[in-house]
Amino acid sequence: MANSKFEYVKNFEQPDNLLLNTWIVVRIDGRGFTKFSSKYGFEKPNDRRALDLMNAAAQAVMYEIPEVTIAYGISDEYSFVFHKSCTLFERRSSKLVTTIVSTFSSYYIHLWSTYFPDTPLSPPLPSFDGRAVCYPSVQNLRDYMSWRQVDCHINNLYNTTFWALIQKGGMGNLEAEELLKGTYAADKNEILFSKFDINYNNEPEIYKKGSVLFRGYELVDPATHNAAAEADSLAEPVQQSKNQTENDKKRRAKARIVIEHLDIIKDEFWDRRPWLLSNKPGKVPKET
Ligand SMILES: Nc1nc2c(ncn2[C@@H]2O[C@H](COP(=O)(O)OP(=O)(O)O)[C@@H](O)[C@H]2O)c(=O)[nH]1
Ligand SMILES: [Mg+2]
Repeated sequence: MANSKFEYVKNFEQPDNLLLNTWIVVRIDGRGFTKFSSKYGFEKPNDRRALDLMNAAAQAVMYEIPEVTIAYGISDEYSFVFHKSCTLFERRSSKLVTTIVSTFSSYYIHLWSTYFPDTPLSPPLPSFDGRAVCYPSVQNLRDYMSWRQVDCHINNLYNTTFWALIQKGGMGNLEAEELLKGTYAADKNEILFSKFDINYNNEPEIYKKGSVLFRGYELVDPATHNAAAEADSLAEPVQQSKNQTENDKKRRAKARIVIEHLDIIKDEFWDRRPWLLSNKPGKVPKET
């Protein structure tokens, strides 16, 4: 055993493991993206290239870190969910967060030129912060996801109306801000429709709903599964044979990570995709 008088410093390392048997959400957020988006001329209110790049980086993260079961992204942020039975890195917060943040940042920069072929990156380069939060129940996890999607909706309706008033209505920023002060969703819908002939319902789903990434197994009949109740009743990581673990791994590796823009607030999304809560791989659809 190699000992040195310096080795005692190891004892300064403190554990930072996250509570067992809880859903872990790692949320990352672009640092200073208000400035970053204006430097690279992101379109307002939504830049499709920027969102596609965020989604491509998140998809790469999910291929590299198969323990992530579902991810949800809006604007310059992404949430990555680890199943409550996940034991990756012994659930050490710093290792989970730094791995997600660095993998995502690397891919964001690597893929930049695919989405912005005419605008090369220059320092300061894009970077992301991250945090991990534990959610004890399926309801808590779903409420977290719903919170982010409601935020997407509120921000997008506001931004769509705000920028229509400026770009199409010729208003100044302050004037538009003043006009929107205290308005409800219905008022903004009305402004869009009556002044600019825009039906908010017809806006692209990616802007209204954000992006949700998961393994694209075959959808199931909701009546045949109750993944939420089973997940909540789970008290410790499922003990399964080596064979089964290998099988799961293969099926997970075979599955494509799909990028969708769906309602993740309603039950249907979760009921038809029990693998999101059960962590048991579903059927890989036949290639068409
Ligand atoms: N123009 C434009 N800006 C965006 C887009 N997505 C994100 N942003 C910018 O990124 C910011 C993200 O918000 P936040 O994280 O709170 O601000 P940050 O601290 O400057 O990163 C937004 O306020 C926008 O300024 C986009 O699609 N188009
Ligand atoms: Mg940000």
